[in-house]
Amino acid sequence: MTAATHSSHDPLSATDAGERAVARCDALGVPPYSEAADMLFRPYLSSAHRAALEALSAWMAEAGMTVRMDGAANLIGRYEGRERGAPAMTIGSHIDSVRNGGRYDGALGVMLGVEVVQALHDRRSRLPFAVEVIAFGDEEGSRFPTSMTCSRAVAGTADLSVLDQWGPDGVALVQALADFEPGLPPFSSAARRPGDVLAYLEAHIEQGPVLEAEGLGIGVVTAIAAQKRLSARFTGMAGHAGTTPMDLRRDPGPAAAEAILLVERVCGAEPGLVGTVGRIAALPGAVNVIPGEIVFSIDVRAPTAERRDAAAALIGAGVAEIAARRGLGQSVVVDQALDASPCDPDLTALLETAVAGVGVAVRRLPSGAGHDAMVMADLCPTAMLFLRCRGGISHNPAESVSPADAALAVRAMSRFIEALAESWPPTQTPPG
Ligand code: HGY
Ligand code: MN
Ligand code: MN
Repeated sequence: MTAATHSSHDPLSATDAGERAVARCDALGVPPYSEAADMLFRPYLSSAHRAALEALSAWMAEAGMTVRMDGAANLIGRYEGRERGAPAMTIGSHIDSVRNGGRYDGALGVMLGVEVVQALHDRRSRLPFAVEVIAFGDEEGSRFPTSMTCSRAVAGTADLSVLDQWGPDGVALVQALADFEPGLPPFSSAARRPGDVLAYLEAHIEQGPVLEAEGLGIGVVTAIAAQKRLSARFTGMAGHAGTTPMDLRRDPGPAAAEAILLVERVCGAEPGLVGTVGRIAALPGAVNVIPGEIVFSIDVRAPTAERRDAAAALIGAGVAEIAARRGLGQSVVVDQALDASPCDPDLTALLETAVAGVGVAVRRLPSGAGHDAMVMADLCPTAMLFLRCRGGISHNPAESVSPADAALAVRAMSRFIEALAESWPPTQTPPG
């Protein structure tokens, strides 16, 4: 039974847009829409991803949209404007999750987009442009090394070498796409012509504590922080844990411990800078073997690319110094770098008016989390709306958002879209 059939007797049948959007995220929070039964894990091109798109297709169709899958396995619902084939205002977010993730990171932005179109459909309202809702298949990078693969495909900025990346199961992305949907058009065909997409709006939980602390249900994003993903490695000599004296070892383990403290020290030195070692492995990974290698990830973020790069350089130099002092090999490779992305000022002004229009004091705030909006900014002007989440918790099953805040967001997004329609076509050049 797919989640879509729940709509006959679950909260999914709620008539309130906020309640239904949250209920749909909840419905997708368990198998078959998660690869695991004990946590939410919905990686790109998994069977859980497939099942989620099936349910989402039905919900998009219910909202009067035609539905298609592009060459990167993004699901795109389209609600025509007054003239068929008109350029589209896009609303989207990602449908994949981190391992042991929350139900609302990404998915809520997609469901809110569906609700905005549902409201237009219910009113039989047509706008001077089409409205498209996009569920990006990969934003988290929880299966393949790089992230935001799918919004890059749409923005036309994806390096096609991503297709040769292997996931932990040894399956290359290009193969995973063919397995996911035989007959899918080429990955590169997902790229949209700049004139086809007018603007991009993303609603997302804040994943931070500000809105909750200030008693606000929604807020307006000003910019998205710059980020860098690094893969680091210390190489020593594997050996017997019982027979090798401590002073004769070349053990990379303690070196990694020093490096993790180095990341904390460098990134704790200035406000706005953050650094995380989220994944670490001792190889070969046996209890009674001194590891030959330690591999670990480093995620560095800062308000600007310059401060991000300065921190990453300090960390790289520190890793080299630790390795030299301990007689180890080392490497630090940049897997991915994303520059800071300011939201479009004209769209953001419209969004602020819409937020005030639903009776919420306008709170502007930056995003430390990365979002597909920072990639879509290469294609069109972007704006982002944040929703309060309990305790600012995210990337954690305790992630929580209220149906009331979700309903507020739908109302603000709808006002934003209507205001854009009223100002369309722009007398001056399109926003951004
Ligand atoms: O890592 C991030 O900021 C986002 O959750 N992908
Ligand atoms: Mn996330
Ligand atoms: Mn997200």
